[in-house]
Amino acid sequence: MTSTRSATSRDSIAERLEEARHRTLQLIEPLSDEQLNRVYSPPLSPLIWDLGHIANFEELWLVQTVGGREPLREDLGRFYDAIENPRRTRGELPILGAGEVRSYLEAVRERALEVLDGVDLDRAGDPLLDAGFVYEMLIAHEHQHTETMLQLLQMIERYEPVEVDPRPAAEPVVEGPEMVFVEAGESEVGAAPLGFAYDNERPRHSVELEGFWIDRTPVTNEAYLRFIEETGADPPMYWERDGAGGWLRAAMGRPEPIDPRQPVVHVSWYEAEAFAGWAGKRLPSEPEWEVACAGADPTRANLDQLAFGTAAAGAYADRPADCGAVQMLGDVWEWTSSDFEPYPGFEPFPYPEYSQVFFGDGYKVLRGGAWATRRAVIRPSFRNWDLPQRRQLFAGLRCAKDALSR
Ligand code: AVJ
Ligand code: FE
Repeated sequence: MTSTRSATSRDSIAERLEEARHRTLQLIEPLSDEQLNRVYSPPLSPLIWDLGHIANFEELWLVQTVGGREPLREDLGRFYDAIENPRRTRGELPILGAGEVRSYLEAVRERALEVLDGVDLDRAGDPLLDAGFVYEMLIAHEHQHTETMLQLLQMIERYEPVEVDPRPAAEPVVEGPEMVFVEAGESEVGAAPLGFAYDNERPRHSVELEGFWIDRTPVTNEAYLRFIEETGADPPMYWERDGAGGWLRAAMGRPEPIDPRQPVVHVSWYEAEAFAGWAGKRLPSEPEWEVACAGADPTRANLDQLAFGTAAAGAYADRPADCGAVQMLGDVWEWTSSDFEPYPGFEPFPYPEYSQVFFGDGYKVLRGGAWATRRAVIRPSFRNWDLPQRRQLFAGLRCAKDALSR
């Protein structure tokens, strides 16, 4: 039996799959086949790998697993398996070329929609289909890969986006305390049992925290500049000398003056940690960050990619988190002091390679999403992780401080 509710969500799923694909294709539209195939920086995959991987992942879950159908090409799976092929090796794989990958994307999508048409989304007791889980996962997966693709697009000389959000960035509120206080107490963190979330966000559990201070805004370029000048630390990725003792930022090969008011971006965890120490502060722990984020509104945040840059620190101050911090969501990912570890009672679902294989390997947690993150990916419990030396993420920081150190 097909209920009205599942018919509605079927349409909404198809629409959102389509919308995700639209963005993926829009981002690569200005690029030549040569640019799609090129390895720009050894730790990043060529864009063509992401495209084939997006299609192959969709085929695996929405066509083979849900639909019980055979893959179009049995041999492709192993080349697009992210774990079997670490990023640095992806330039050498015998993967699909630019023309082939487009038809593979289309062919898989056509079959995925056929399967969706016949699937019983209310199939009781199947956790993969419950509340459309596997479809939500696929949409989120494509969204997440567009952010990875944007990391690479930063390296492409004179890349011209097809669509840019024409609205000006929200005006910053510069006045306000440097730090805001979060009271000691017991709080719940993680995703509630209902609704889509990744396995690593569950189970929701309580944490007991001391009171702490947290910066009202992300750390700015201005503050970071003082740090590198005083300590001789390296500048963030994409900064270069302007020839007159100052600095420029040259993402996408376009040198621009550095706006002192904007959040610093493209720093490693080591650099974030060093900055915090220099400022007489520390990075917030992951639970501290999530508790401080309570009440933040993902619809009033610089997310969803089309701003193609950050808004000044203090923007969206009309919708702060309950503690008074602004921009907890959007603009830049924020490094936390915490290692990426399972929550107590963690269960891998639906596959161990999303989260579990990364636990305990020195990955650091980032929170909050960046301008380059699709809005639908982000919620206060969303956990991102990467290696502490990585700088190509859209990552900055905000500092914290113990209650008693004030
Ligand atoms: C959550 C960003 C760390 O890119 O490795 C994409 C997301 N997982 N495909 C990654 C992901 C599988 C993941 N991060
Ligand atoms: Fe992936």
